[in-house]
Amino acid sequence: MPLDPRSQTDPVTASAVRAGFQPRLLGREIHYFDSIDSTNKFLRQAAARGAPEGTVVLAEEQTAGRGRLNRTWESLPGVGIHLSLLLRPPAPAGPLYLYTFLPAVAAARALRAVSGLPVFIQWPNDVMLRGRKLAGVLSEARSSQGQLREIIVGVGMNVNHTPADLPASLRETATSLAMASGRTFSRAAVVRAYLGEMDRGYEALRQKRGGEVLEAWKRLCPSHLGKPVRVQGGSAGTVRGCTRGVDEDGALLVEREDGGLERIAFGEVRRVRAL
Ligand code: BT5
Repeated sequence: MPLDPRSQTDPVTASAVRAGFQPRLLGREIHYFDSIDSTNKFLRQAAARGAPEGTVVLAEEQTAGRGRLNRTWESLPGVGIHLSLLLRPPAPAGPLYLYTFLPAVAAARALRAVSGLPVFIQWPNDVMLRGRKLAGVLSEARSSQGQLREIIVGVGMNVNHTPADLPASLRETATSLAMASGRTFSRAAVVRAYLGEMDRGYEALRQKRGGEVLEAWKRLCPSHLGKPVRVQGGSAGTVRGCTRGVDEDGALLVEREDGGLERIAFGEVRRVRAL
């Protein structure tokens, strides 16, 4: 596919990201592709060949961008950000779920900082703007001999999409910074802000200050406590009730209408009122 002309005026190449950027750990090495199947897939293979911690992979377009559970991530050139980065946490790594909360916090903060828009998180790591999905995170961990060896953190962010850029199936559920504000934003600036946030948060995790990441997640995810929800997951397929926080593994606690407490380790919040 020829590249969208918007990728020329707002490039998200390695050199565009590096302009004015002082990488600490993350982003010292950046690989850029005009088109690739999936940045997570590429980085998993690079990690197996010994790529250093902090390696970042960016692609203008993904032809097989992946979500969780074999779902697809629509990865449009010229308007979106498709980024993966490699972490190699020291042992003991601490609670794994914080490594899935962290990129949502980093993405939400970066998108807020660049746009000033009210970006929130929906459990566990969907990034939402006015009830629609703005960004998604796919963290893939590899362990061996009971030790966490590496985590590939993939994020897809919708920045300059117009409604016409989205497939019909996503027009009611997805949004972009541009759709919500009528303005366009520098994708490289969003990437720099995200890498800076990830760096800070990852340092907190390595220094056993995971509580800071959890507190930031809670502030950005007000629907985790005391809000009516319908969640896909749990013992009965779909749970309706009121959120009662997250437990020590990051599972969502939902008090059902019959008073029972449901613990949802894997699932998806389908409906939250008043967000
Ligand atoms: C996610 O999955 O939200 C994780 C998305 C991660 C994408 C990044 S891009 C860089 C890296 N390389 C990859 O191959 N992947 C990562 P999930 O929670 O399963 O959500 C997927 C669902 O979101 C789909 O089934 C659609 O309903 C919806 N969706 C797909 N593309 C979207 C988009 N661009 N914007 C908003 N919603 C989208």
